[in-house]
Formats: sequence, C-alpha cells, structure tokens
Amino acid sequence: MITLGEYIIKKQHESPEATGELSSILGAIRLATKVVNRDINKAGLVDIIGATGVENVQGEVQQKMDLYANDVFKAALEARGEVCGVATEEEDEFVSFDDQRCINSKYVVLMDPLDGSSNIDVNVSVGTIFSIYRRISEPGQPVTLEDFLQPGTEQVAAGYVIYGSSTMLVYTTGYGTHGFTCDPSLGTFYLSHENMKIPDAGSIYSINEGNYLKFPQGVKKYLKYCQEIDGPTNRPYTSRYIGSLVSDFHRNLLKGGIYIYPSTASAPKGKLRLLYECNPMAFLIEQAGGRATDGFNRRIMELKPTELHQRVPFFCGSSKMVDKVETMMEEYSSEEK
Ligand code: P6P
Repeated sequence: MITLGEYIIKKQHESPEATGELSSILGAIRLATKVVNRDINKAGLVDIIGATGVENVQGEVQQKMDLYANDVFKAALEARGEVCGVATEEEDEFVSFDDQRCINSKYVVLMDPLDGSSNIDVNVSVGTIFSIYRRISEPGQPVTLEDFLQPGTEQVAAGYVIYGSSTMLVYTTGYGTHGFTCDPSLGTFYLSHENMKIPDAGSIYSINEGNYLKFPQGVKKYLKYCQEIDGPTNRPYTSRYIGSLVSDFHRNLLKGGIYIYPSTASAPKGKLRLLYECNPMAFLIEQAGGRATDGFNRRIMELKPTELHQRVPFFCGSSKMVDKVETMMEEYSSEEK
C-alpha cells in the first residue's frame, strides 16, 4: 500500500531532472482535493449548493461549489509557493501570484476546479481537472498570458479527481497514467490503479444525444453505426452519458469507450475548453494508450491555443473507436474541417 505522496517522491527520484517543485504542487492539489471532497460530501447540509445567480465568462450560471472549489485550489497553490499563476474556468482572466516565492517559481496551473458541478444538487459525481506547465516568461517577472497559451504537448503533468462512490485522483507526468483511491477513514490516497491502460476497442459511447439534430453528419452516421445490430463487432454498443466529463472519461478509461462533444449548429467549436478540460484529459488518455482529437485527426495536444477559454470539438477514448468516428467524419463532414 503506497500513498500518493510516497509515489510522487518515488517517481521524483526516478526522474533525474525532477527538483521537487512539481511534487510540491501535486501535494497542494492533493490537500485542496481533500477539503473540496469533505465539503461536497455534506453539500446538502450547508449553504453551498445551488446557483449564485452570477454568470462566469462562459455565460454559465456559477454554482456556489464552483466558486468555493476555485478559492480552495487557488489558496492551496499560492500557499505552496511553487506556482506563479493560475487560470481557471471560474476566472475571466489568469491570476498572478506575486509574492516573492511565487513570482520566482517555474510553473503555472490551469484548472476546472469543479467540472459538472450542476450535478451536485442531484447527488451525481463531479470532478476536478488540472494541467501543469513550465512558465515561458522569466522567473522574477509577473506571469504573462503566453505562459498559459501553450500547446498540450508542453504539459509537465495533468490529472483529475473524481468525487464519486469513492474519491480517486488520477494523474500523469508523462510516465504513464496512475490512479489513487482515497481511504475516507484516513483521508489518504493510496495507489490502486498503476499504469492504467484503456482497451483499444470498447462498446460504450458517451454523447448528449439530445443535440442529435445539430450534430455533424459524420457524428450522426457514427451513432447509427453504434446502434446497428452486428454480433461479430459487439454492436449495438451501450450509450452511457452522465453529464460529467470526468465521470464519463473515468468509466471509459477503465472499460473502453469513446466520449464525444462535437461541434453543433449552436456551438460551432463544441462546448469543452481546450486548456483546462481537453488538454489534460488528452494527456491522460494518450499515456493510457488512447486517442484525443478534434474529430479530424488533429491531436488535441498539438492545437495552438489563442485564448484562455477557447472551446474545441472533443473526441476521446479507445483508439479504434476514435479511428472509426474519424473515418465517418472524413467521409460525411469533411467540409467542416
Ligand atoms: P451538456 C459539464 O458542464 C461539462 O463541461 C462536462 O463535464 C460534461 O460532459 C458536459 O459539460 C455536459 O454538457 O451540454 O451535455 O449538458
């Protein structure tokens, strides 16, 4: 039984270039995760569920837990003194940490502090997503927007927390995708899923079929393919969509499957954000042997960001399933490339 902290230190010793700051940042995220987990579990008992009535930059009504989780993660990261700034779904602009230790640090963090938070009021699992980069600007100077607008291939670490029937933290530093489960009696994360690998084929597809009429033709054709009866190819597949990216992603990672949030007539760039949802999940799935693209064979992690909250179409999961939907996108929706 090895704890998350012990594993981070063990792996740090295996990476000669590691200097401990990254381990410290992961430790700050681990601490904040425990605080958020504790308060999610009693959200119905204290006044932190429901909407604030305030809209974020996405035009979405912020849930009270969104803002609470955002503040908890920001405070934990700033206090550790290893991060010079953060960008999150809940902040219109990036946040610069300017005390002497932070301004001289080497890393920036991008986060969706509480993804799928509208599910909290109905007791459905939600998640936290994070992505860590080395800064481009010189230490000693305030962080700049360019420090955050880096392609996903530059990530030094990424991960998520799923606040589900058990609380798990799954992360990668580029040496595999590893899962840790929290023992609630101790509040300690223990290694439970080392070197996770997604099956290269699966029979689960995750998409909001309520948007069917607005989907690209290639996605419509793929959904019909999934629903056809064909014993040898294990179809019809099963539709599973929780409305919580982290939950759908985690299940597909373990069992095989594909998650699709395509462009639609009303959301031409899709809904999910490149920097703090798609890139970290793409890093994790590629480290687990899967694929993450925009539906036209463009790796999510190679897309050059132009703004903090930009959205991209997201096709992510078992490699053969992503391959299949991409052939249909090429055949029926190539005009949308
Ligand atoms: P829709 C939650 O808001 C989220 O970002 C993901 O967690 C989830 O998969 C998706 O949006 C749900 O969006 O449009 O299907 O409700």
